[in-house]
Amino acid sequence: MPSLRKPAHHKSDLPAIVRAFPNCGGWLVPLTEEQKRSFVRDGFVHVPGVVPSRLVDRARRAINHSVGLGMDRDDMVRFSAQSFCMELREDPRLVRLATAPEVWAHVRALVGERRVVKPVRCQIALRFPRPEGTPRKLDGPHIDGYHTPENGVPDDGVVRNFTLLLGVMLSDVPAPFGGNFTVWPGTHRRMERYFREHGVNSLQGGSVGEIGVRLPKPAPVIGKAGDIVLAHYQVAHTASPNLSGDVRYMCFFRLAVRGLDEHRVESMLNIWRDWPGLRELERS
Ligand SMILES: O=C(O)CCC(=O)C(=O)O
Repeated sequence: MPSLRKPAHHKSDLPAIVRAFPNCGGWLVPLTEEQKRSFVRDGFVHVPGVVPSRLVDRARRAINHSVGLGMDRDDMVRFSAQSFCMELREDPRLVRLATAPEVWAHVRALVGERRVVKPVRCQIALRFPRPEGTPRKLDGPHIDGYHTPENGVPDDGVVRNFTLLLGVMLSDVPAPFGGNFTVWPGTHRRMERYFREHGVNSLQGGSVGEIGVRLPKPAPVIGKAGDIVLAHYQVAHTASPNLSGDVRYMCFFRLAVRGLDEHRVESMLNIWRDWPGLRELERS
């Protein structure tokens, strides 16, 4: 009796997630052991070529349309700290950049299955070229979640920490000082030590430049549209000044494990508390 079942081997019959990783025979292993180890060591990992170009194009078109409608000069500092194109922060064309299976598989690979709350909004982070003569000098590093007058975080003593920062590159950044997302590798561990000694409310505006924590050489992310960056909440970072001729486009998602609200401080004092799959690597 011939089988009436359709063979499931035609490429378009397969779920998107399997199509995304055809070499894995259907196993969802988008990050290698080495990439996970470097995440544990450095507090971030840059993964090239993750986001399908049609999603990148659609997001960038929506952003460019919004920019073309104009923006208020007086609000540029606030936009820079919070988000540009405020009306697009919850737009499905932007949110899809994180929830597309090709991207979300990376979040699951790091934090674990069904542990992270799916995002409903993003930060549209445009870094515009600075004027000629701007020095090649980085702003100080910071971690997020601390109140500043511009960033929209409430000034109530609660640190709005999260678990994982997901950055999606929407434009090529081929060299340093092009508005690069820039990380001080390993500072997630140093900040854990610092908070254990000083408490989590000891940072002014999240700034870690002048608290006596030793800072390694900063690592600017050099990459292309469609790349992603995954960074531990507690790794110090900034955007480099953009001394190129092009606008830098990125979209950031601040992702949290379910129930983080109940153990915010604990997660800052024990940086792998919410990462069961990586705890082993930390020890080895
Ligand atoms: O735009 C960037 O590359 C960095 C943004 C940033 O540091 C932040 O939003 O916390």
